[in-house]
Amino acid sequence: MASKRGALIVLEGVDRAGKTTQCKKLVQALQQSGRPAEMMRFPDRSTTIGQLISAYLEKKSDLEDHTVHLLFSANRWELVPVMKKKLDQGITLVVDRYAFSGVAFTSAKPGFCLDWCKRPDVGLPKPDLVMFLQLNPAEAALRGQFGNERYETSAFQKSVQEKFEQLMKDPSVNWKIIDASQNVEGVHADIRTHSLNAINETQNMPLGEL
Ligand code: DGP
Ligand code: NA
Ligand code: NA
Repeated sequence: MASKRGALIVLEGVDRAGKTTQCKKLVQALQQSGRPAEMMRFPDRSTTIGQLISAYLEKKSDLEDHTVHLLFSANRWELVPVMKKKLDQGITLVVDRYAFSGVAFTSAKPGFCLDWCKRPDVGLPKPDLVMFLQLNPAEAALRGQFGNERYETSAFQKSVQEKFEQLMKDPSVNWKIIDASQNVEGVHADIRTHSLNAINETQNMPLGEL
């Protein structure tokens, strides 16, 4: 029997939707049911490129907007060999943000179109499943104040949300919308169901490309 590849599963959403918590819970649930799984996150601030991005987000440095877009994309590309290796080994990857955040956050800035923003990520491994944690701004506000990083304002996040809504119209991506206003266990149950379906459906199919 040929060994089966892992699934590439991505969680997206605006800030404070609960992505990180849910990624961790999903990895734990998959591992406990005997399915090899690991978490990744983008930006990965641990690499040299990631450190440039981190300083930018912390407002310790300023970078030109196109430049930072390309750095975020480069940060995904530099991890592709690792991702492919793990998927080939049968490990399911649960990824906290991916190229969709890249497009949504940059195209929310003045003067950027979706098409230009998508280009640098063309050819990246295509997720088998992208779950969008949907949370309206009023509910997000109940979860506390924004932090001090770049992009953490309600006006910008509203614009990011609109860009995600445009991206979710793309039928070539397997989008699922998750109601993130439920409690943590409710959100987790929905995410687990979609993930198990994706793992079963995609393990005999080749990995696609964005
Ligand atoms: P996080 O570590 O998940 O809180 O993400 C850091 C911030 O960076 C968050 O506001 C979302 C934003 N972000 C994530 N990926 C990208 C990207 O590819 N491009 C841009 N411009 N912003 C991104
Ligand atoms: Na953040
Ligand atoms: Na997060």
